[in-house]
Amino acid sequence: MTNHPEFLNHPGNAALKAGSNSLQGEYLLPSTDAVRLINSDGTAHTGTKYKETYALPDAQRLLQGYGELVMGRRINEQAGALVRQGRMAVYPSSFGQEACQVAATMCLRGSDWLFPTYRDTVAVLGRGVPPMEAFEALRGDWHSGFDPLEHRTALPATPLATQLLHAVGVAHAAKLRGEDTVVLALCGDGATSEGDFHVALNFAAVFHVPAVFLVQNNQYAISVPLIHQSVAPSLAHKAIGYGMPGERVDGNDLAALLAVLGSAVDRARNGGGPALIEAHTYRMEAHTNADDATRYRSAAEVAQWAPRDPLLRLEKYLHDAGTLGSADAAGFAAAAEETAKALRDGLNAPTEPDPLDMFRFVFSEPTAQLQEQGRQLAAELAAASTEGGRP
Ligand SMILES: Cc1ncc(C[n+]2csc(CCOP(=O)(O)OP(=O)(O)O)c2C)c(N)n1
Ligand SMILES: [Mg+2]
Repeated sequence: MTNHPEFLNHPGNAALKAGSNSLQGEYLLPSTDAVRLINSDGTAHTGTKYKETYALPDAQRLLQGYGELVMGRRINEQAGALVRQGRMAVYPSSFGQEACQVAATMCLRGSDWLFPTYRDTVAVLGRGVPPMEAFEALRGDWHSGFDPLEHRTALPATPLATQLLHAVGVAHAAKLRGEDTVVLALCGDGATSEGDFHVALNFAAVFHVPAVFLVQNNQYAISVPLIHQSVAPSLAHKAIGYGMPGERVDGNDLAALLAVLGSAVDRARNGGGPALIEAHTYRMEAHTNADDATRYRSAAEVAQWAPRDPLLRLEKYLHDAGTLGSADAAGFAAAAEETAKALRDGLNAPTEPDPLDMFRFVFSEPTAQLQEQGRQLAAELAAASTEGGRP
């Protein structure tokens, strides 16, 4: 089974110690199929046996989740329009991946931590970050717009997988302090090829930290399809190599995501250690506005994913169950429209960035060189303004 004498003493291997017959560590393996609770046509999913029972969340939780999906979709649509109008530098859209974004925030408490990527703006808003603060960096400002400590939400990472290292560090610190904080770290399928992914997951398992890794497998890393990225049976299978449980879930089924992610978060909070969850989803839009996705994937492929849409599926399910009334739907749409308007108003408002901002808030104690450069720029700006123009 193992040559390591301490293997059974590690808290992560309690299941083996407890006499599980999974002597080769199969208990860490994901279910044979991605966990699904609601089918793409909005009917309840039955018949698949998962390694443990994932219960359908109750109607009120699903209704709340539906409202969040409506919000997420509207934010994606509005951001897409604003970037086309030149109001933002870049927008990596999560259109089609909103269920992952919503589940990530619905499964966390305010005292937990979220570590997002550039694609996770909807999740950042779900943590309560005001819309304009969440969009500040995408607009091209010099700073990241919001205070990570206030919202227990790290600044979205653009260098792939680096946030996973930060996440396990925060999780380790929380454990050492005896807090019941859970850290949820997001990353993409492409990011799983990074060395930092390996380092973070190995650290998380060895130190048994309360971290949950949610991989949004949207099938592409810009133009690179998953098959050229990994030949593992699934990305969730990678978990067994680290000694943590892995699970696959339909990433367009909010109900399944809430159940699977919720159970991993609960387990981590109760001292059960880290987990790796792979959500199968699809990036319906281009990588960013700077990308032309038609160069590497067919319209037919994209069309196949359209009927699996996370929002339409839950809408149909809740409607048929009599849970979603027209008043609820109107309320959710109005709230989403309010946020979209705040974004339009904020991003359309003229801005006059102060060049001296470059030297502010970078260090709590600025270096002598930066102070000198700041003074020099201030003098040049003052001289230019007295000459009636900017430098
Ligand atoms: C360390 C590093 N290498 C390369 C890049 C360039 N890059 C930006 S996004 C991206 C693709 C990432 O794909 P994935 O992890 O699947 O996330 P997705 O964009 O699909 O959400 C790459 C290679 C980067 N940002 N960081
Ligand atoms: Mg991807």
